[in-house]
Amino acid sequence: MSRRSGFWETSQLRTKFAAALSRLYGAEVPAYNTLVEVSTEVNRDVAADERLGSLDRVTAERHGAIRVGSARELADVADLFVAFGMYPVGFYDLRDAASPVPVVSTAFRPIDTDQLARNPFRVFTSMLATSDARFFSSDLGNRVQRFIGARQLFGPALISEARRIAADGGAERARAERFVAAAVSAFALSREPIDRGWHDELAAVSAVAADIAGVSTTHINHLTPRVLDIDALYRRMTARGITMIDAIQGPPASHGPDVLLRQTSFRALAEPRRFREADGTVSEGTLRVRFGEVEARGVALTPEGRERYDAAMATRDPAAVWGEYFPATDEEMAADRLAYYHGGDPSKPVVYEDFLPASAAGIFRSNLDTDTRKTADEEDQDNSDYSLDWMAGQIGHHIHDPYELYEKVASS
Ligand code: OOG
Ligand code: NI
Repeated sequence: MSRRSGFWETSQLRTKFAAALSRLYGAEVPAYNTLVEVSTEVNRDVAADERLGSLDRVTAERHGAIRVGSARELADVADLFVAFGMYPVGFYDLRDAASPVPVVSTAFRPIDTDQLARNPFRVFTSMLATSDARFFSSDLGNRVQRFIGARQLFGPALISEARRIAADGGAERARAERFVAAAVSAFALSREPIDRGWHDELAAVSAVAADIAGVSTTHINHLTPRVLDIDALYRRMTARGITMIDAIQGPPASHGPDVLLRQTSFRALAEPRRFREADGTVSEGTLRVRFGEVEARGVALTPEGRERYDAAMATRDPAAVWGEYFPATDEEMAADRLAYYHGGDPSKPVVYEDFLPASAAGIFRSNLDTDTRKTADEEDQDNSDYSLDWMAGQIGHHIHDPYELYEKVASS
């Protein structure tokens, strides 16, 4: 393929997109800058072990989280992200979690080793499950769908430009810059007044529903830097007087190889927002929806490894029994085929690039003022047909199976 100078290919577009989102989010949520600062410090101090990614990759690495209201909006997100070389991977049903959240999700990310190495930016993307009668009465579900149907998160020009750029594998610099700027601005927090009555009605059912469908635009919920030592990060943030809300989600700290994904966050801060009251006047108020999250990534587990992980996590004290489920070295992990290694070489772990549904639900929940209320009627069944295949059909893109991708990466 010709690579004229001044042509931004997919990975450059992705790098610029991630960096521009990071600037936007840092301007909107200053505490994020502190988190990035402390993460960078931690990475510098513990950089000895770069087997899970070079210091440059890890320090530049982010994941974002966004939330949309319908399959049509999700289809636009998919078209937009493909222009950045980010493809849907995995299906997460957070309605099933111990603390249910009324969304189904996928993660958009690069899928080749090479593309991941250039820039691994990924975005966890959730869609409100308005047809699930366990959360939404048919009356409310219909009104939410009407509201969502009447708004436009992404202009048609942006989406058609994304399709063209995806087909061309990039764009000339000036056009690429315009495209990145337009894409980023679709995720900026809106200053438009929020309809108080509608927002409150949704908030009474679910804070997530209010965040997604109580407003007419979308925004970045969080941008998450990656650290090499999340326990150290947790201590340093606490020492700076920032209250980390949770225990660390995911696998416990252990002496063995880091597996999968460990995450933690600080509580959403009150941000000023404007509200339109019933009498038409506009007033100032606040909303707490955006929070700071940080993560540490370990080796990707095989399906057998994942079964052990789920079994260990189902015990009362995963940290105490961890050694009964997982060996203490990468050599044994590789020999027992519990985790993926490049070429089977235990010194070359394949990094876990995805998410964990239980942690995701925990992260969602820990940042909501209230839990989601299921409808009072025990008879209300889930009569929706949300599934991986349903989602793939709705967005018109294949949704990749993470295990297939890890197999391929490990054997390439
Ligand atoms: C997504 C929560 C899940 C993660 O890192 O697991 C998530 C959200 O809050 O929209 O971001
Ligand atoms: Ni996240």
